[in-house]
Amino acid sequence: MPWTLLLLSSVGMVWAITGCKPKNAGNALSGDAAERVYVAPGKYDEFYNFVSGGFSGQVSVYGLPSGRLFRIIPVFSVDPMDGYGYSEETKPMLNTSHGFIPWDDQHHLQISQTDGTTDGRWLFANANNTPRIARIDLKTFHTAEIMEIPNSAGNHSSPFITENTEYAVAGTRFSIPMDNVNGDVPINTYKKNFKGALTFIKIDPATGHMNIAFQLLMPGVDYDLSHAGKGPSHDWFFFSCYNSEEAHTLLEVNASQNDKDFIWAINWVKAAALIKDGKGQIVKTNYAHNIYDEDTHQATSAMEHQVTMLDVTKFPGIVYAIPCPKSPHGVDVDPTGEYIVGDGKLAAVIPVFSFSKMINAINNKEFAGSFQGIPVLKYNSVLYGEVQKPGLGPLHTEFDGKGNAYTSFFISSEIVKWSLKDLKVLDRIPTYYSPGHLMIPGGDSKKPWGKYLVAYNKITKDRYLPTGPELCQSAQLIDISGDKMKLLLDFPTVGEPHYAQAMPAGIIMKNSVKYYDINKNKSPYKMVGGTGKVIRSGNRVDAYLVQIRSHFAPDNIEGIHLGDTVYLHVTNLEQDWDIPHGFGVKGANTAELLIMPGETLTLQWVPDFAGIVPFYCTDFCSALHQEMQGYIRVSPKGSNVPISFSMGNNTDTSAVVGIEETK
Ligand code: K7E
Ligand code: CUA
Repeated sequence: MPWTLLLLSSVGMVWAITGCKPKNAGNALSGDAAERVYVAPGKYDEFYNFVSGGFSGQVSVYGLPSGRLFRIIPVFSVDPMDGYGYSEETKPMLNTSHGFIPWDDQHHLQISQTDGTTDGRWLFANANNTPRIARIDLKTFHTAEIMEIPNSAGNHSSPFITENTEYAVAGTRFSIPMDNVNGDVPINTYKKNFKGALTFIKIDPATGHMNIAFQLLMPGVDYDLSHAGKGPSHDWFFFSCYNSEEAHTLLEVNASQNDKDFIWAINWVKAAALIKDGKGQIVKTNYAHNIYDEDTHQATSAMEHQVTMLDVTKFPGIVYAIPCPKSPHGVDVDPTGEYIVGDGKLAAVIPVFSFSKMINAINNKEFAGSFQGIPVLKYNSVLYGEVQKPGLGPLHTEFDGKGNAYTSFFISSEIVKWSLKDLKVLDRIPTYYSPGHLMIPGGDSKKPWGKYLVAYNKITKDRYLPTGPELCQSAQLIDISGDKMKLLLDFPTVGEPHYAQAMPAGIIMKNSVKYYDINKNKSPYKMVGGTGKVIRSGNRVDAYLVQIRSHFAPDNIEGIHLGDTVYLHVTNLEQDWDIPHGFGVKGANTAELLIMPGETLTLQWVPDFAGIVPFYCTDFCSALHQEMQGYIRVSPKGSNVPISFSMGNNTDTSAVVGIEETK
């Protein structure tokens, strides 16, 4: 295969130089761009755009078409801005079988769907490092649940969902020995000992609560991305993989040997039926399941100890392998559910597979052989056609719902529009530079809102003001409403963007929570009035404070001793939109709390010196915000100063305790 070697060496070289720069960089901008992206002061954007934060571990929320950043939602990383992961209430969200993990690498997002249409209830997010899936509630933009994924390492092909949000999936990037066997094996026994697990997580249709329904035991390769079928292909899920060579070192070379790797077609409906029939095996493992309760304002973390696993080689008809050229990355299903697009990172074509041909090939047993006990379908039996000469380094494809597909090309740094009907390239536009994912609002669903496309770029050299050795990553907004794509806007992103989702803002705004009803606050640490309370039990002190513009109650606390651990439970009594109060204590080695109206949060604080410690509100809440402050007196260890607390008692007892005025 000389052409393969040629491709590998030339493409490999360009790849190593991290992409080439398109020429004619200035020409792509649309003449009316400013007008098209201008959202006048006081006006709302048309779309919410949720963007993965990559190695920041968070998700950011932008408006389209303006590109304005509205919020960073803390998900897998602690956030000192609002105390996520620092407050006692939210610490359990970051619990795992490895203990507390304050960081992750967040790549993919998918909004829940009803009948294949983006519905705006929940946003699912993956963690790529310590395998987890999060569910963000789009009523509050809070992370509501995090499920750890056992038997996995690098949860990359995740958190994609089926078309009625029946399941979210998680596929292991790294194959490894399963958790219930001795994993202390030589790395060069990969072929014998390393396996892949694909996880199916059941989503409760009413509450969104997640539970691992089953795992599929798969061949030991690297599972990369996935997407569910829809419409006619509803019962199927498609996972791409690289490293069908089963290499365990220098994958750059050793996993680029085979002409084709695979897209795995998985009949999840059949698999679920087998599990229901008791065909799965209980496998021992450990994984954390963390839920944030919006009524008690408390997160709880529970450890789960088993999963049900199905060895797919023992149950024919669940999994088939579709050969796909050169280390496929993205696998994307078009709005009709008939076309499955594979993007081979090193491939010279884009193969488009046909779901109906796949079913025929399965029925007619048109197999090219098998891979570790799984039937491999004949490439040509499943192929609808190939997009010829599309560009270099295809990564991901989205759809506009008008019969067109759009593919990002990392190496040739462009977005290419092509027709699903005849697979002809229709248009191409350079990006600045090296796009990874691209996104059309609803572009992975049955009903795309095909007006804009956003390219998420890895490299921005010479596009923005320099900021030291590290430059920002960026997104570029492209108008796809006409025949020709038009560049409208560049905007920087937080962390490295991978996948993103967007949908009309109005749908989400309808259900938006504006504040928490204090009467429904079921926190055991809630305090609703008076001067609060402070209670000692042994070395533990619980101080219950309330906040209302513009004071704390209590705001004078005495009787804390060195050696105490103090829990400061703070309830914000406001019942008004956009009036959070903050809470910061001098010397606390955690973070502030940012407490929403009607919410209760707790800061754990261990005083480390005897003296007077101030605390204050950190969020500018009224004209007298600066006055919203208080003092805590810390006495030496073993002191006999009793607990006392007050608010508004402004008598000065200096004279009584014997400080004399000099005459
Ligand atoms: Cu960035 Cu989806 Cu992790 Cu492609 S992946 S770019
Ligand atoms: Cu409350 Cu500032």
